[in-house]
Amino acid sequence: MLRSPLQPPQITDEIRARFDTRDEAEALAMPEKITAVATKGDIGLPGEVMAQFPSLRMIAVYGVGVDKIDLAQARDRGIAITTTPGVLTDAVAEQAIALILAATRRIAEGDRHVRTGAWAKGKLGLGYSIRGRTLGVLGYGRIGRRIAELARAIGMDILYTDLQAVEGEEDAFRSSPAALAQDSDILVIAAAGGSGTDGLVDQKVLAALGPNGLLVNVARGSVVNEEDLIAALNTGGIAGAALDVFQNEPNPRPDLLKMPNVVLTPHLASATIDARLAMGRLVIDNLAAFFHDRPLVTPLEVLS
Ligand code: 8YV
Repeated sequence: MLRSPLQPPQITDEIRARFDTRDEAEALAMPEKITAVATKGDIGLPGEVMAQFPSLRMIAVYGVGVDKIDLAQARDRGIAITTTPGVLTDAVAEQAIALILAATRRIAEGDRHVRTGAWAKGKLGLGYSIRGRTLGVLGYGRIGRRIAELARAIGMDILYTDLQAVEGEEDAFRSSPAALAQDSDILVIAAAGGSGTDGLVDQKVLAALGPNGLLVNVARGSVVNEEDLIAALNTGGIAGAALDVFQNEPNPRPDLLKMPNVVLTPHLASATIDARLAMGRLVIDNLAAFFHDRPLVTPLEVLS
């Protein structure tokens, strides 16, 4: 079962050509026949849907996020899960840097200032340089470290937090999101979604980031307490935000849409032709391995 078409179209075409593929409506009419599901990271396979397919043996995720998959049911039923690690790391890290620069250099505001004719009435205010400023990376996995690498290359200092310090980078480790925010000018979220990180960036963390602070999120909307974020933005508790993900996609909270100091993109972080072709290739290779009883190419460690 293909839960939704994958980009670019040739990926979906190849899946349909190589595998006996049904969309969700067709699959629900023949649930006992479905042994594999291909789905997107931001869609996943919730428990109530997974339970309708008694013969399901494998879930191929087009992406790295598994927060929308009932992992416990998959584990209990011995259903394998594959993801597409590594091939989207550059794309997501580039989006993070792009959002940082879009906010600090007021790119989106400037675009609106020109399009609305406001420029004729006066100049837009100043932005600021990120050279010498401190970027706090919340979630120091593949993507978090790539963001740090790119940010260092453009002159930023790096701090990070994660479950534990990385050998050789102990000095830059902060033991909590609040401690990290306290010492950072810009806080970027690159942590996995799921129950372990729900609402992790809350009022306390935002207060630590402070009135000149900028919050950037390229991970999952669930990691941020959006009520606290909106309150902090409304009261000047933080200076701005640049968000690619939201609690309610594709309909973010209306408050966020009105704020000039918030940059918004529609979950585009991995949306490059390079990344999506490679993600699609991995989905196809994992499905082929599954249907030919070969070892899966990128199985999710948690369950292996
Ligand atoms: C989506 C993502 O999979 O990797 C993830 O977890 O959220 C994204 O890469 C992608 O947007 C496909 O829709």
